[in-house]
Amino acid sequence: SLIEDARRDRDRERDRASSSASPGPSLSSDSFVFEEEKSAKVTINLLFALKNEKNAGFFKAGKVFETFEAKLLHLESRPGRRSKNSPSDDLEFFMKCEVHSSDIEIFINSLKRVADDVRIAQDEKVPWFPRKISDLDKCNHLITKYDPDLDQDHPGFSDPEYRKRRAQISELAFNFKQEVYRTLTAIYSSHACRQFLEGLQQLERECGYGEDKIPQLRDVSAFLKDRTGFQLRPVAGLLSARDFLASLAFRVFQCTQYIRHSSAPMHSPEPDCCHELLGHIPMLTDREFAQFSQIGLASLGASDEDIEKLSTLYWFTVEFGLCKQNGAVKAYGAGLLSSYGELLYALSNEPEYKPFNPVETAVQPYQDQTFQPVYFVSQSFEDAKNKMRQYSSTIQKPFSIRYDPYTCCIEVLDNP
Ligand code: HBI
Ligand code: NLE
Ligand code: FE
Repeated sequence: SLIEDARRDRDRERDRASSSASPGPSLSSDSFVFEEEKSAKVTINLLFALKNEKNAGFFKAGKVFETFEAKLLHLESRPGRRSKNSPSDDLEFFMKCEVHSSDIEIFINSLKRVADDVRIAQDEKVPWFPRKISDLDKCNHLITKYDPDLDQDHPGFSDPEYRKRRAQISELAFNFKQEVYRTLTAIYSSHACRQFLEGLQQLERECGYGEDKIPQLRDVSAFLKDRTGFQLRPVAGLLSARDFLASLAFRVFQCTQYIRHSSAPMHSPEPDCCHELLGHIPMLTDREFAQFSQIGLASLGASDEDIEKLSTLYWFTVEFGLCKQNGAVKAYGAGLLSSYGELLYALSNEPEYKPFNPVETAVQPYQDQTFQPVYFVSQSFEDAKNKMRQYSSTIQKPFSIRYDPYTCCIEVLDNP
């Protein structure tokens, strides 16, 4: 009788549509407006779930398709995951099908009687995002903040020599000398987390790190690729948060090449090669941390507001995070590990500490001119990773994403 109901509804709806000049139920706008197109077929994306107790649900749903002469173009099933206490034998079905445009609403209603959680794709506008590493070529939106040619507050703005030199990245070896390296390595053992110290040791042993040399990006990249699958890619300056985070999804880390101005070696407001090499790279040799850094996956196709939140989370973890180790607080954030000034400050008793909690951390205001007034402390990397993962799963998107580590490509599953 379900099917009879559906058939009756269908006929009533078709009659109504043909006897009135007004367009039929319109779900995705103009395809319904013209009289001649009343019986036009439209393609829709559909998702529905079948809970456990409705065993024959799929075949009942099939009957609804038959009744509405819906032509199935694509079908995928997967374990259900929308309901909170979903038992493992719930299933979700994603389908693309062609239906009469005037039938859509009634078709969906009929389907709702036999299936749970029926959704139809809206034409939501999803921001473009990269799907493979070569797409990162298009993630090149620099933001001009801190460009020494444009920013009057930049310590090098009034230094034409510096600005000229900075344009010639091949000369970077000039400045990165003992000073930054030596001062920082002197306090790492008491201030940096264990994973960082181990990473730096490996880099010194096997990758040409030392106070009087700058390793080549290519060598460091190959080294990291072996350890944790991370690769480095040169970048000309600060990228937009969206582009920067997107790279992380592919385990690609965008590295600046230039060096900070020699008048302020102990703190730079912007990333430079000291920051990348001393702050980030040692951490990226750690498997668990590398996984954590792939938070970029959550950013793909996310709304601007979600990007803002992820970027703030990145800021207070990967850049300025602290963690507990053997009862002591240690630094794991790269912005701390590359700044002698801020590393001392962060572990003094001046700043405020808060426990890391993504929901709260994501909305903490921050600035990037000078030291942070507040730092977030994680119980451990594992704890931070789990909390981040849980947080990422709450970001609403009209599709889901899978990263294929063999091809380094993003697979997208539509998810109306
Ligand atoms: N771009 N090159 C570069 N390096 C960064 O660390 C960086 C960036 N753009 C944005 C950004 N960091 C921050 O917004 C993060 O919080 C995402
Ligand atoms: N303040 C850091 C440093 O001096 O190395 C750089 C921070 C980049 C976000
Ligand atoms: Fe950084």
